[in-house]
Amino acid sequence: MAPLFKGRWGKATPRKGMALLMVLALSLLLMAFMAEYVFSTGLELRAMQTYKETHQARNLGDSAFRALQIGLMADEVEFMKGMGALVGGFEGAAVPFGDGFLSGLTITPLDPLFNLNRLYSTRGGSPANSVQWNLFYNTLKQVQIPPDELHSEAVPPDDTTAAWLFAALADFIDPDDLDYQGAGGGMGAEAQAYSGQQPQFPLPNGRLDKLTEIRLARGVMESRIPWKEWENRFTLMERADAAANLYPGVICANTASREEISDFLKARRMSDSMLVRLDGISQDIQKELNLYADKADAVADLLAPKDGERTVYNDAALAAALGGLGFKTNLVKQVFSTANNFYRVRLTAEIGEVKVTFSADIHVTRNAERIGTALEVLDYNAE
Ligand SMILES: [Ca+2]
Repeated sequence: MAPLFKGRWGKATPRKGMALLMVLALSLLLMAFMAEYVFSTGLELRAMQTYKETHQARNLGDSAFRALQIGLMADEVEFMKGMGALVGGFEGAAVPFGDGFLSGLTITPLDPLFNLNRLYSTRGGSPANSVQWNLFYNTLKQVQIPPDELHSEAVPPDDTTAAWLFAALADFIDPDDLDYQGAGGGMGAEAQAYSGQQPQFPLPNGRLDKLTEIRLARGVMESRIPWKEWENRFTLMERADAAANLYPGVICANTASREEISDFLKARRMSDSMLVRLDGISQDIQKELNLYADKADAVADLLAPKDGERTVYNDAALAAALGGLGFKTNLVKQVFSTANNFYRVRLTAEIGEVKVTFSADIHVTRNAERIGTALEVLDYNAE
């Protein structure tokens, strides 16, 4: 057998063979180190690139956000139409913007939603308590809980779940420490109901700042109601001019879709058994709201006809148009507005592999021509 290695000192020896193996092993080790080095340097370059892209995506999102703010201060109807056309034009795909793309662009008016902070000053057994339970119940019944391994099809929350959720939320927000007793009959949940909970947290017992706080309230996450449903139906803010209305929330006659108008009106129907518990004035308003629920589709047809252009209403023209359908013109403001004041804005800025999601609530004060006169950004987040 030929020697594996022939050194200048002569024939290969077993000792030299060992040395060769060691050199080989060492070079393999070195190669591994080199590979590791090259790999980690590559990672570093990638991290730098990502850092740069994150910075660019944040700038992109900030500019898009500022553009939306300018748009929201303009004529609302035109702006919402333009946004609908823009997002619709890309059929759900990301919209090219600057050096990147915008996706998940949504502007949701919050004015029609149920302001949960109203529960702060509601006393169990009062007429206000009855109407809030009624609206809460009707609102939850429009929710579909998706199927899972135990449930074969999507269903709305059952009556017990609705009642217990309402009672838990009432106690979570009301300032006292007394278990809820009132409409719906659900069992309340003050601090002692959370005593075994880990991690422990103090019950707010006050108006909430962020809707996500209700995730801690008993039953909210356990109910399997998708979080999106909570976000799309409840808020913590309310227009100043609608705060004294019987129900939280007013819907915009000029921007809401047919379906949104119809669902909104139907959720305001009160059962006769609830009605008898109201005082005289509340009953009159409630009877009018029940009439809106009865004629929900006719009203939706009037304001958002299937075919043809929508009329843009001011307050007087809206009252006259609804008067034509048999509604009391002085109670139109219990139900409708002609422009929105609160919005939730979401967008994702994408550059390369990096995505930054922006969200904020925006408060726009508008004049009689529906043009913004002041804008306030609340709860701005980018992550
Ligand atoms: Ca409480």
